[in-house]
Amino acid sequence: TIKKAVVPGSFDPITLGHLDIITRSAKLFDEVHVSVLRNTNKTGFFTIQERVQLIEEVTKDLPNVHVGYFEGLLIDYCEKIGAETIVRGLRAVSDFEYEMQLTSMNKKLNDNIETLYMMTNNKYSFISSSIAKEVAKFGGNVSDIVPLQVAEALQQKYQDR
Ligand code: COD
Repeated sequence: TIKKAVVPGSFDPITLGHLDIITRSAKLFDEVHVSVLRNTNKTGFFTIQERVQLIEEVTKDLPNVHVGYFEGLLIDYCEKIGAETIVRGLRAVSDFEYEMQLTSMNKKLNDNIETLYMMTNNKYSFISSSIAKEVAKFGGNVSDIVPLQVAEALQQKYQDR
């Protein structure tokens, strides 16, 4: 059978830390679905379409990576597309509390879906979407934080404001 994994997140926008987790997951699973949460109560910085498009661009050399978005519960989405594993990245201890809550709740909702944690590459451990936006906002260099296409998109977005 085909082993499918979901890498869920806000990806607002995708960073080199996210991309590292996605690339490593693509080696472990037959299919990796990078899935952007569409939260109707929360307007992000990039639109869902922009986030999906940026992820598509930076993963275009990974043939088994598919990009989409979902609404509602993550486990329902996993079930819908037939994925039995959720992959998440872990940076510092500070990530742990939230992740434990998320995984415990998901496990309670659907015991058939496993969550796998991948430790972040040390060089990306300080990176987050928020940090990338903050640095870009004030004209700082984000080339070590996000892929080139994302750096350009950030620059464009702040120029247009
Ligand atoms: N290095 C490695 N990994 C990283 C890095 C980095 N530098 N930065 C982030 N990551 C990892 C994160 O740990 C996470 O695993 C992933 O990348 C995505 O990160 P974010 O911040 O874009 O995504 P989140 O944390 O906002 O995603 C939350 C979900 C969308 C998964 C969650 O809110 C969800 O599932 N919502 C739907 C409703 C639901 O089912 N809720 C849970 C049950 S109540």
